[in-house]
Amino acid sequence: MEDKKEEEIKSITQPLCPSVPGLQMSCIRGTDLFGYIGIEAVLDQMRCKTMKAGFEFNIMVVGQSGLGKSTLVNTLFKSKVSRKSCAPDYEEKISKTVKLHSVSHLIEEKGVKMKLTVIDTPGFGDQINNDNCWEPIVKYVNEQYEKYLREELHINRKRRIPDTRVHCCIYFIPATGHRLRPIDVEFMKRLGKIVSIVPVIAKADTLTIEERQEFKERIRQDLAANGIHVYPQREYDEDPEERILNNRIRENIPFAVVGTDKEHQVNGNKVLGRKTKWGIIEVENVAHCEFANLRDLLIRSHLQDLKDVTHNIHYETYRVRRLNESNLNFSELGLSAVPLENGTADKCESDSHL
Ligand SMILES: Nc1nc2c(ncn2[C@@H]2O[C@H](COP(=O)(O)OP(=O)(O)OP(=O)(O)O)[C@@H](O)[C@H]2O)c(=O)[nH]1
Ligand SMILES: [Mg+2]
Repeated sequence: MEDKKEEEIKSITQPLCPSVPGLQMSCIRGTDLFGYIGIEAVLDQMRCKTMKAGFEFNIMVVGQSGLGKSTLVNTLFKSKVSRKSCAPDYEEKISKTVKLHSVSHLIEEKGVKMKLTVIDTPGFGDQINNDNCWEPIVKYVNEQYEKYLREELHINRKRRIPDTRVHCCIYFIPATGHRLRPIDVEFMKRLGKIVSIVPVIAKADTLTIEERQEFKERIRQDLAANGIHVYPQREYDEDPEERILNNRIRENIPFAVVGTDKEHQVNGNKVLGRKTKWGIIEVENVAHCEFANLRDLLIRSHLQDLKDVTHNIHYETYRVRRLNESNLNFSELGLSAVPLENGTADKCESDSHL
């Protein structure tokens, strides 16, 4: 009898996603499934769709000039995240960044595609007057929200809106070993309200282990004293499990990073590192610096959460403010308020609920 039931189940399964070998979907036909509804298959459906669509993930690097932002962008692309897909045309010699620009790489792992874009920005601190040096960055972040909003409000919306919104902003703090400087406080205060910031101690190889720990502690105190919100924010922890994981990250923030675009031989292996007179600092070795922790946070453990926080918190705040400002004045948003043709959009909406 049991065997017969098993036979029946087998005979009503069919491939769900040809690109995912072994993935099956059970068809619901009357009582064939003995009360089994098959809700769990929704996970496979989502996985399949996401694999086909791929991910877009956008990171921005911000901070004073010469702190190693462009070098870290190269480190990220040359490190394990994308060694295979490292673009050969990315400039070999890193020079001073003079304008905001983005570099994208298509990364594929086990059939999952991701377009990783890093937005490199010119550093501040070179000008005599550094007042409002955060303005171009704030403007860029808001412009991406505006672009997305306009696409969303279009009558003929794209099925997938291209996402250029900044999902994470890595803020570089100079390794002074003292406290946060007023300019960094001001900068991060403004940025933290519109984007998820992950602060890092730049050029951490210039600090000893003890100096790093003490500096980190002082920075955490300064962040809290100045009401600067950095990622991951306590109030968005979704459950106790996530809280435990995020507490560990919060205790470790800001990551003390070292960047490089050079590879060296260590014990017969090629490693990304900085060669000094007294040895090689291996950037992916967690005993040497916390670059790997930063990369894991961004890509391995919190990528989806960063995207969710961007969409549900930062973009939502922008959207509400913008729509209130314009008081739903579509012409101001550059959109025409033409009525829906034959109710097409309505139909699509209701179809999707079927
Ligand atoms: N010691 C040390 N030097 C670094 C590190 N990262 C980068 N550098 C060096 O610092 C210098 C400046 O690096 P960049 O990556 O151009 O710095 P940047 O922040 O992009 O500078 P701007 O484009 O002017 O804003 C270069 O000589 C790098 O080799 C690091 O982690 N440690
Ligand atoms: Mg640069």
